[in-house]
Amino acid sequence: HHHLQLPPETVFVAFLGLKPLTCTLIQLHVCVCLQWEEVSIMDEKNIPIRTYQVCNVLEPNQNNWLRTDWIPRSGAQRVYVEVKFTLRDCNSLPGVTGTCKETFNLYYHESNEDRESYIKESSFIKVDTVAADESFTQVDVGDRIMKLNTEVRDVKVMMRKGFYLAFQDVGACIALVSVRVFFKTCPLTIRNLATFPDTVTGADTSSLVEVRGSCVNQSEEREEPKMYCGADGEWLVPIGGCLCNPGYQEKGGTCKACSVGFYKAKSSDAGCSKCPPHSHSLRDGATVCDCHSGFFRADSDPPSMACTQPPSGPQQLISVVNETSVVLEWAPPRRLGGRSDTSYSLECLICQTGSHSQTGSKLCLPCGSDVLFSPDQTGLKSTRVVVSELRAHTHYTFIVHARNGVSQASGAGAAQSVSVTVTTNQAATQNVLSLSWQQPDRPNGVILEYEVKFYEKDQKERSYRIMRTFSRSVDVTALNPLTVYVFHVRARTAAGYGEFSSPFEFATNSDPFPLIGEGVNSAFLLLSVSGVGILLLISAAVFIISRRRSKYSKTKQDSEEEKHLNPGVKIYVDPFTYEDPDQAIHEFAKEIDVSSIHIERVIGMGEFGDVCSGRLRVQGKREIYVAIKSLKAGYSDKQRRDFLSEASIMGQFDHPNIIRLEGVVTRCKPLMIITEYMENGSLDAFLRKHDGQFTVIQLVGMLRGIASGMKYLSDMSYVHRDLAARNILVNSNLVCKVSDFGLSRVLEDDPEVAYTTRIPIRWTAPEAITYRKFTSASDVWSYGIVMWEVVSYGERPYWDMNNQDVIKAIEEGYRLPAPMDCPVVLHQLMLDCWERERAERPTFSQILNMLDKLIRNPGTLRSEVCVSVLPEVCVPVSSVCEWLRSIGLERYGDTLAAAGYTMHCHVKKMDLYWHLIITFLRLSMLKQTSLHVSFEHV
Ligand code: ACK
Repeated sequence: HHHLQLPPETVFVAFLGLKPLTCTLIQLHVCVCLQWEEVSIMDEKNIPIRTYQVCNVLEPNQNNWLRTDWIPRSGAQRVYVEVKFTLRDCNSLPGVTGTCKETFNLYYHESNEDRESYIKESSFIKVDTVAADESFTQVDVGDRIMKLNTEVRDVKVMMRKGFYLAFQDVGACIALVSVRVFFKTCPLTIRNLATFPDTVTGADTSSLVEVRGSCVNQSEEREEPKMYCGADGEWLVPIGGCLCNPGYQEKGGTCKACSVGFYKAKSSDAGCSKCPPHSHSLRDGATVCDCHSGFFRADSDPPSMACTQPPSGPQQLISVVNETSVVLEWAPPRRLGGRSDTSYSLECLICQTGSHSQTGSKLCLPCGSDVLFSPDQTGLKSTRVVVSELRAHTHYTFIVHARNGVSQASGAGAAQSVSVTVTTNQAATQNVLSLSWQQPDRPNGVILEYEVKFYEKDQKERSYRIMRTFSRSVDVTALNPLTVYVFHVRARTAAGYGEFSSPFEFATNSDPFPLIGEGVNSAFLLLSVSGVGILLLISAAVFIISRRRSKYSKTKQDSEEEKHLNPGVKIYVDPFTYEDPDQAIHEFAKEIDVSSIHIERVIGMGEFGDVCSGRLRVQGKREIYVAIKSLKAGYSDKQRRDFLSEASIMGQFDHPNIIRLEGVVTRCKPLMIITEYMENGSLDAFLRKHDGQFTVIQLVGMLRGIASGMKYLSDMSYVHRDLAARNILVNSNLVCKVSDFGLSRVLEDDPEVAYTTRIPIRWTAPEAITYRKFTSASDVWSYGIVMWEVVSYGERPYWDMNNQDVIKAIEEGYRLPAPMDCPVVLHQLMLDCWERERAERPTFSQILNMLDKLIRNPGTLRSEVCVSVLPEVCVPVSSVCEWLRSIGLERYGDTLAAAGYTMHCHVKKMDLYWHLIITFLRLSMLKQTSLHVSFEHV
């Protein structure tokens, strides 16, 4: 017991249940630990815990070891040892000497052996000397205070499977409460769609363990996923990562399939997208959406693109033949199928009607490689191609195919097409038949000239044309298509004419005139001049002198000089130069037997009587529809003469744009004039009925026809004097023909007649109104008015201004403004026709050229629409009202309102309202100043 030093704290023990006044023996056994001892104590919460204690503070040279069991390393390279302990402060121990310590040492020993029974002290490696942070110095009686220290040390253990730990006491008073041994891992994690496993940290405190991640399900590597596991279990520096596969998108670190109606094409796409238009996906996880039926996707189309369709066919294919080349133009397809990669290719075929074929079907062969296409034959982006190096007089069929990126995918019938058949001309000569012949063997004197007589074979000699020439050749122009002509040639010497040669027959083979009408798919077929040029050899014109002179030359001797200078031009013969009107009528018109006429109904009222329609059957010819004008009973001689004069005039003309005279009935009553029947009646009424229904090109086509007829008349030196839309007739093909060769013109020379009452003031050129100067140039003025009537669909020129005002306005320089939607070029042409100086006006030939040019380049007709009120000032449409207000027009608001016109800005037509505005501008605002309003469609 002498070694024993009782611990200073007092222990109170209560003994309960003792008998009073009874002596009880209580023995106290005190145990003192000399080595580490396992002792149960109460923790601060009074819970009993097991501890190892040692407290040999009074004895010097203490060396007490406490060793753990073998601890498996479990792959760890650095383990952490957390020790919880209490330690007595040496000062608090009464009577202790310098032997008392306040630390202990921690050791480890690596070993593969899990049951080493004895390990030498020297085998242990010291980890650290551990001191307490806290110690208790004070003892409160009745309140046991225990300060628990926690110290953590780490140690690298890499060599063996496991290790032992040991605690060396060198003379301290310690209670070891717990020892926790652990290692650190970076926990399993998903970063950038890659899974990183639970990873044990490295051996050193500074070491980083590089870990490669693996892509989560339904994903693929974008860039090798990597991260570093730091020593204290933190993931550091994520690099690379994965992307969800096509058809999947990221959601909370995993890849989820795109739902129905959605798709993801590429792993790099951000997420699932809704199926583009005209496509669908029926299952989850779609990488592409399937096209709805009838829609397609080209190989090169991205999956994000809407499904599309092949284009419909090109539209409005127009061909213009120029000698041996043809310009083909068309409008893009109506439906582009939702794509912008429409391209065109041309198929060129040479077609002949198969002679061997019973059915008469066409035999077509490809054109061959010598035909040139500019810019190209295939892969065309533009809608215009010039095809050249074609063979003359050959029927070609051109098929324009429209394709786009899905034409192939959509299978058969993918290329939509339009076709046009054209016939080429002979190079350089249009619409001309060239004749040449040899001099007679025995000319019997100097040949002064040759006379060529020709006529349609069908017509026999009822209607023929004569041409005279010095040379032994002539170009015959303005022939009808597909018609057999008969030619005779004779020569003249000072002694007179010889006899005509025997007949030579030639047939023309295509339509030399433009044909405008609706084609299949409402494409317009427009064939320009495609005449024939045939070199013909007439040998040995028989030459026999005769004293007889032709009637034709007799009646028109005065104009023969002109004809000599201008061989081939036929001059109109005024029937009033004939003393006997019946002679004129029988010279120029065929007498028809009334029995061959079948009148069906009255279609109108003419100047001399009813106009009827009916049928005419002339023997040997097929029945045709005709219009029949009759002279009402009770007519005077003069009326008869006037009535028949129209037929005498008409009978001299032979042109597709001049109404054709079939014949006359003069031998019985009523007298009749029979002409071709024009199904659509007069042009002005026809246009009013179809207001706004034609394309500009159709309107220009009509104007072209009228100009062509007028050129023919002016070439024949015929002045119409009453050219107006009401005197143009329209047939079922929209071909316009000049008609009404009435007689008001004869009155002009009669001073007795107040001629202005018979003159159509609105249509007539100023010089013709003021001093009766009627010429082709005054017809050109009227033609300008007809243009205006046509483009404004039969509007009345100068609306309801009275004639005097019209004359005054024209005199002051006012001209009709452009009708709504009138291309600038057309209005300019009108203005040119209305030049005050008649020499400044274009000729019909120039007008015709101009219109042909416009038809060839329809783009010029699509240009801005300009309404010119008066020249010079241009105002955009949006500010027309503003402009009118700004020039003070609203001052006249009341006046206009009183007249029933409110100042609205939705002008639909160039009507009286506008006319009033213009008049106001002229009279009250601007005096001599000129203005010009230009605006787009209102
Ligand atoms: O406008 P419309 O129907 O066409 O009414 C007039 C009417 O007769 C009096 O001239 C019509 N007309 C005249 N000539 C012909 C013709 N060749 N074919 C058809 N209609 C005609 C004209």
